[in-house]
Amino acid sequence: MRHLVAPLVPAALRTFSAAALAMLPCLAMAVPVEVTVLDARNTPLNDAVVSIEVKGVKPTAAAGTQAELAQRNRSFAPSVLPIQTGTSVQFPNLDTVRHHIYSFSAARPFEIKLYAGTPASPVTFDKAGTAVLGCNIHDRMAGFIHVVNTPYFAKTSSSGVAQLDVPAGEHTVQVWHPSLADTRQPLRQPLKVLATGAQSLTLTLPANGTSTPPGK
Ligand SMILES: [Cu+2]
Repeated sequence: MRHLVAPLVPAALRTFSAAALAMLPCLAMAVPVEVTVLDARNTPLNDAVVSIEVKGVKPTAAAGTQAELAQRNRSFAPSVLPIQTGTSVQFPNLDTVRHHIYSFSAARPFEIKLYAGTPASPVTFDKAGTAVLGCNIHDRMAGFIHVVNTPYFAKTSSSGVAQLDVPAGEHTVQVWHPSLADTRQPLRQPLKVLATGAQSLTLTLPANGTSTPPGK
């Protein structure tokens, strides 16, 4: 899955000439970065969230940024939702049964009591980290919202690959996977992205990333 990062060009700038844009090289040059995420046994991990923190880029999302995490067939859809800090999330219930979802995670505790349809207010996630979601009615429902301080993030595909486009520079790459739940920090390491062309790297999550069921 490819996360297309919206160009960080304010509306007012879009009317500028190409020559003016050329003076903003960090906006103009996005370098494709392909990240493969493996577990300790070298098995590709899907639904890992790869994020790249880029100096000078605002960590929080623009006001009004929204995302959606539906409840469908008594599951969270998607089961892993990556968002940037400051994003408000709607939780539409597409089932005919009611759900009662909650998170006790430090990143964002909340509860939406028995509801059908779309709850009146979205939930805003102001802090980087992971919220593990559960449902009071359906114990098997488990979802994860992973919140990052950067607009550059993507989820890995079934082959364990995430693709991002970032400016060249010296950044920090992070990877988080549901097996880390909300109790462990993402793996972090420096990442130097050269302007000369596409880049690929492999990140291996340490062992002991065994799955933790959501707390109740
Ligand atoms: Cu439910």
